[in-house]
Amino acid sequence: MRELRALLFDVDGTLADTERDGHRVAFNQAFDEAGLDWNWSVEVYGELLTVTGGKERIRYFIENHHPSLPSQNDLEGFIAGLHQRKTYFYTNALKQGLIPLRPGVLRLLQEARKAGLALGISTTTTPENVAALLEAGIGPEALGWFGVIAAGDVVPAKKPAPDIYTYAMDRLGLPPRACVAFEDSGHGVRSAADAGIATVVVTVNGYTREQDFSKATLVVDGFGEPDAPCALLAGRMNGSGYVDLSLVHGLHAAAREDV
Ligand code: XBP
Ligand code: MG
Repeated sequence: MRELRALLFDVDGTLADTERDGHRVAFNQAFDEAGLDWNWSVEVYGELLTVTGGKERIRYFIENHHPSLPSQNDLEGFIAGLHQRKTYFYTNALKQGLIPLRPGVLRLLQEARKAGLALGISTTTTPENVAALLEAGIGPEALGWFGVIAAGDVVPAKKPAPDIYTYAMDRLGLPPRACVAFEDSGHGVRSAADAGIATVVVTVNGYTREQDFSKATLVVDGFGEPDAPCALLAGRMNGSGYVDLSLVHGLHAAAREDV
């Protein structure tokens, strides 16, 4: 199978710019509600993003920053409870429309659907967060557009491990050479590329821009739109100013020739 059959999307940073003003704020709201004097600044959050997964990120913070902690004998349960409240605050922000999809996302999804390509999600974030983002950004019908939504704890080893991409492809019944992945971070590129998938990076913010994208096929600063082109950061766009299906087909074909 040499032809392109599916587009696989990361969520945080790729479909929407969620981290600094979305996840970070929700973590702080959960800490505040629990009476903790923890506050993740924009700068500290940059360090914490080296750990993927919200529960894993809280545990890393406790173990490495040694914040004040109420005495309890079930650290895992304590973290899970905090994280559940963080998910509540985050999905609430999405429902209020505070975090829009990035320009070009809806256009590309619609183009792929029209062409009969399968769509998939491969993300570290919690499934409720994916559903809330798609419902708020597109509508409830958007959940049915995806042949697989691979999210959160469905695989034990989160990105940069390739498992979440391998899981999504197993569910779609497709091999890596039939897919193209969209990512925004160094961890994400490693995950998709190590799963054997040609990867486009649509990096967006100060947290990710300087990361290692050497395994990516193309690096741009957004999907771009016909009237608002994206900037090319690495690779080739052959004169195109935005990421559309014909560009993706070309990248896929070129990447397959390299294999
Ligand atoms: C995203 C993440 C996520 C979110 C938080 O990484 O690391 O953990 O920050 O989501 P990627 P949860 O974009 O590479 O998937 O708190 O729901 O885990
Ligand atoms: Mg991401």
